[in-house]
Parts: sequence; C-alpha cells; structure tokens
Amino acid sequence: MKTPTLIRVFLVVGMILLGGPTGRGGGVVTDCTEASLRAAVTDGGTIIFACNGTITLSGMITITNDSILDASGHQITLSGNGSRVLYVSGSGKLTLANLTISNGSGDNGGGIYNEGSVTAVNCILTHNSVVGQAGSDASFESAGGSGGSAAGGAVWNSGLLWARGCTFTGNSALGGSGGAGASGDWWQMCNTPGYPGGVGGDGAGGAIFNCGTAYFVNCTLASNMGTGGAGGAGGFGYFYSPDFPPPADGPDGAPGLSVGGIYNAAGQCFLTNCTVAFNSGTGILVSGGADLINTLLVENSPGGNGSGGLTDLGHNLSSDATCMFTHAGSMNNICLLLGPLADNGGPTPTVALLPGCQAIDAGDTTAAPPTDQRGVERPIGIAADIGAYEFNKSTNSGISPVVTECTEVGLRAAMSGGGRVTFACDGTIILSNTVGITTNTLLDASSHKITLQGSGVRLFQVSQDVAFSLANLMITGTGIQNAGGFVNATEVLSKPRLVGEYY
Ligand SMILES: [Ca+2]
Repeated sequence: MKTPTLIRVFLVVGMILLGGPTGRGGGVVTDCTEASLRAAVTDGGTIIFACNGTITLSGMITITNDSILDASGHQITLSGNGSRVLYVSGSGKLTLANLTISNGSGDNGGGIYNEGSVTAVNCILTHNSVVGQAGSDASFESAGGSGGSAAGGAVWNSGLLWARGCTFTGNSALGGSGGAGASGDWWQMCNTPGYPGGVGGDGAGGAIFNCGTAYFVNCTLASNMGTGGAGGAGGFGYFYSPDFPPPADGPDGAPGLSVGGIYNAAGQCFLTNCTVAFNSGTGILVSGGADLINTLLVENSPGGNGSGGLTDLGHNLSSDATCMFTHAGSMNNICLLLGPLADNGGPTPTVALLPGCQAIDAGDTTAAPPTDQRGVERPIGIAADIGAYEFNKSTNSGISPVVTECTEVGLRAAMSGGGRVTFACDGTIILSNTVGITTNTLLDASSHKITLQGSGVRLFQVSQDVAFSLANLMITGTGIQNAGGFVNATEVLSKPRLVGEYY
C-alpha cells in the first residue's frame, strides 16, 4: 500500500519538530529477522526495510535513542509473541511508519510502553493484550487483596504520543480479580462478620492508557476490549453462638472498571476526526482531560461511549447519550449507519460511513485534516465528515433504493445493490427464499409498517465483513430452528444492528 503524499509530508515535518534522528546509526533491515532489527536499532537513526514479513521477537525492544522505523512500501509486523513489543524510555524518541505491532502482552502497555516520545503514522496495533494480577486471598483478619489493573492493551503512555492515521483493533485489557476476604474471627468467642472481598482491577484501556499527552488524528479505535476484574468474594461470618446477633458475611469486592477504547487517567488527550466504535467496555473514560473535535463514538458498550467529562470542541457525534455533547454541531443519541472495520482502501482498515449516515458533511471542515485516514482528500461534498472516514457519494451509488411494491420481488430488486433501502408501501412481505446480504445494507422502514415473514426459511444471510442494519420493521414467523431471522457470518465485524422499533 502506498503512503499518501500528505502523510509523508507530515512524517518529515514530524521528524523535524521532534528534533529528527541524530544522524548516527540507521540502516536497512534486509532479512526480517529479530537479529537484524535489533542490530539496526542499536544506534538509532532511520531504519528502513527491504523485506516483507512478521518479525517475531523473543523479548521487548528498548528504545533509548532517536529511532525511526519506516516500513513504507513493505508489509512489516512486529510480533511480541507474548512479551511487550516496544519500550521507549524517557530519553527515547521513536517514530513508527506503516507497520503493524501485534501480539504484545504484559500487565500494561502490551504493544508499546512509552515514557518518552512516540509518533505513529499509518500503523496498525492489533491483538496486543494486558492482564492484571489477581489479588491474593486473605487468610487472617483482613480483606482480600485488590486485583491489579491492566492498562493499555496496545499503548501505555506517560510521555508524548502522536498517532495519525492509525488503527487500533482487537487489543484487550483484563483487570485482575480481587482476592477473597477472610472469614470472621473464630477466636473472639462471639459471632464475628466476614472480611470484605478485594476489589477487581481495572481493565484500563483495551487500546490506550494515557497519563501523559496523546494526540490522535484520523485514527480508528474499533473492537478493542476492556474488562474489569471480578471483585473477590466476601469472607463468611463466623457463627459462635445463638446468643449473639447472627454474623454477616463480608461484602464482595467491587469489580474493576471496563474501558475498551481510551482510559485517560491523567494528563491530556486530543482526538481530531477519530472513529471510536464497537469497543467492548466504555469507549473513552476520562479523569484527566480529553478534547474532542469531529469525532465519532458509536456502539461502545457496556459503559457507553464516554464517561467522566469529555470536552466537546464541536462536531462530535455519539450514538448514545453518555457523552452529553453540547457544543455547536455536536449530536447525541444518533443512530449512525456504519460499515464494519474493513479494508476501504488506504494503508489501514477503517470504518466506512454508509449512505444516510448523519456524520456525512457534519464536521467542521476548517478543523479537519486535509485527508481522511485512508489519504482521501477532504472535504468531499459540502463539508468534512465526522470521524476518520470521508464518505464519497460517487463511489457509493448515492442512489437510495426504494421498495415501491411490498412483495418479495419488489424487496429483492430494491436490496440488490445494498445501501440504505427505504419503503414506499406498507404490508407483510413473505419470503420464499433467504436473501443474501453481500454488500453493506440498511433496511429502513421508518414511517411505514413493514413485516418480513419467512415461509419456512431464514430471512437473511449476512456475508463476512458486511454490515447489515435493520430499522423500524418487524421480523416474524420464519418457522425454522436457529437464527430464523438472520445469520451473521462474523461476530465482531458485521453484527447486524437492530434499531428503533423492532420485534
Ligand atoms: Ca463530506
């Protein structure tokens, strides 16, 4: 995949702003082995690649100097293989371009742990994971130990982080479970209560943990997972005699927080034209500061899209009410029509806006970067779109097909090209055969009464990597076992969304 010119300009400018490499070191990694890579980064400088492939590490690489890893024109993955991939010390400056960081793990910062400065351009961080330690069970007169937090599946940042055109997906943070509380005190010769269970550790950012300064521009954070550790069980009360009030069991510990996208614990993060979608856990949790502009938050749950006070700089969109956006151009509780995370062109996977999505042309054009995440120039249409993807009517059909006749033939004809399909009739449509969904489709029966009924058949079969949404219609009477309404080929990437009134 090519590096768009503007991104290259950014890279060069970024290198200058950051002081640039020292001029020493540098080199070419010719054979995609760990040994070659380690040799190349020893002296820092600009390192390029003349090979393609996955470099599987036996341990993390520590950056204490000024290094640029530029995989432009090549397919390079750095795999942590069970340990953290990269550690950047306080004196380190690392620029990553056009490469993938995957399969790193630890208890924080599975992909990258940054105390210095990291600039990532057109990178993919995927399948990095962090797991917190379990709290110890109490044995005597005490509460259970707290579970350890797991912070930043992909990145833990206390320094300066610049991410531009990057996709974070499939990363995870699992907090440690709390330990069990001790039982009541048997030697006191009375009934005594049990001790509390330990609190669970936080899943503190499936993708990102930030306590420094972090900038995200044209980035997509999708389908990452944060899971708080379970609270420990309270200890049993100790029963000595019926002459005393019955002993209470200790309370169970509270579970840890579950944050799927970004946990901004302190410091400050800034998001411009980013898409934060489909993460498991809260999308962005803020206890420091987070400034958002032109940013899209969709279907992050449980926990909602935002928590803790996001600063709304305008033209942000949330599919739920949790962000409480109030600035001009921002919207809450909007049903957003998005495709799954997919290769939509450009160097990294993105989440496409579908025809009819209210993020289209709703951004602040002056605040938007001159291209979207893929490198497509913006704005297309009357204004920049909200999020990391700019919708192009000419590459989507732009035609909004309408079901004019409520029959199987009429429905199939209207649905054949995908997109947002609406209705100009009311009634029950009985399908005699399953309709295959092979392109992103929204079936929207708003302001009509439509019932879809299967005549002993499944109604829809959704292909892999295809988004299928249904709005304001009834599905009934398919008459077969297992997934009568529809079958979804990919669990994460193309879950159908049932919105509005459905049955
Ligand atoms: Ca636009």
